[in-house]
Amino acid sequence: MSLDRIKAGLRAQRIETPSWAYANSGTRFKVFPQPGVPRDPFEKVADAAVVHRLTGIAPTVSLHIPWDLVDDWTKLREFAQEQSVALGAINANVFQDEDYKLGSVTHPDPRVRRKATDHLLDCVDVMDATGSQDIKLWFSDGTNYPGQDDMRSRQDRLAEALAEVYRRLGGDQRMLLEYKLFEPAFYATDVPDWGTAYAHCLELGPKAQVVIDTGHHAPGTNIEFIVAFLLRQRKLGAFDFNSRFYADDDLMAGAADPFQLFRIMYEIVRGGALDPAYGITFMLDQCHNIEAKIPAILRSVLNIQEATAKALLVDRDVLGAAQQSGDVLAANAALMDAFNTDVRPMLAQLRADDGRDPDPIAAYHRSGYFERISADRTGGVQAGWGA
Ligand code: LRH
Ligand code: MN
Ligand code: MN
Repeated sequence: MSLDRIKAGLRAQRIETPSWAYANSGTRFKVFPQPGVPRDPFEKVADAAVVHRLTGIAPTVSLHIPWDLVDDWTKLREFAQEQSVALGAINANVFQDEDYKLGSVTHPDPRVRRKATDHLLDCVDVMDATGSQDIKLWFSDGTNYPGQDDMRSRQDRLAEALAEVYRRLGGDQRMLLEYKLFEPAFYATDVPDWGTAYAHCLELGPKAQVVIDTGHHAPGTNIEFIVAFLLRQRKLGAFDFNSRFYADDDLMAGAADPFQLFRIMYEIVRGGALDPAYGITFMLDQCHNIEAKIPAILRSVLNIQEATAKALLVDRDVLGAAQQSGDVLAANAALMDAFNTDVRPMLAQLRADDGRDPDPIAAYHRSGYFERISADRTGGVQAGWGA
């Protein structure tokens, strides 16, 4: 690919940042509050706008309901616009109420199922008000012990709730279904893997697509295979990017395994799915428990950008010829040559060409923004979980 086409691909790239990554978070052992943390969704949007101004590729911010509930969505939408960003996916939350101890949409009690489904329908109302196109669904539903509930009936209940929400979607709205191997359910999760999510999405129709959260797999899972498969089926709707060493660690994307991120981005490039017009929402889903939040989010966006630049650098002609002739080593080398290229100077130049600081993290530290928010904001909120 020519340098001009690589640069065009990088300029078009879009990465959505999560509102909750700007808030205080922690583990179940301790939340370490940080200075300058947002006190409301407006301040989260303001922080997201800083990330976009510095990187140029993070123009939307994902909201979580009810963590980001506001009285007036038009006000938040207009505030975002003033800051040159937009409100992105609406993440539903049916995992935090007492009622959901045995599940939400798969709960044995129809009253709890009704409450959970109503929340999902409310989220679609929020989408109408914010102009968001995606509702992102993740269910903590599952069981801890064999025999606790009937696994098959739970699938029926899930299908019923999803179908009701699907019917409520507007013409240009989508349902994104996220899977997760385990946690908080430890024996059987109701949407544990891409196959289950895929099967439900297939049954629902074209507006239902699968979300890959990179932290939601068993160790060693070949995530790029899942990417390739779902792209081929036109069923990949979004990513939740983050890094993991052990389970759902929610560390910075590209920190634990930059090679895996490169392999994923190569499949995206290979599938022609990098361009926003293709319709994949590339989100971060992270929390920054001990590191400074805005710099960590900048780092994550830049890590994805670097992996993408390397994926774009793969010489597809050389690779294709090597694959065709069965030259295993040459084919592998074509990927490794791209992965081992230092793309940072090229990306710094790209930013400079676009009138941005070549080093967004250094520019952030110089900007005085952190000093300003630390002085102005006291009592920053906690992201809705992790305490
Ligand atoms: C679940 C999850 C899901 C939630 C987010 C806060 O582990 O990945 O995407 O919405 O974390
Ligand atoms: Mn997620
Ligand atoms: Mn997760």
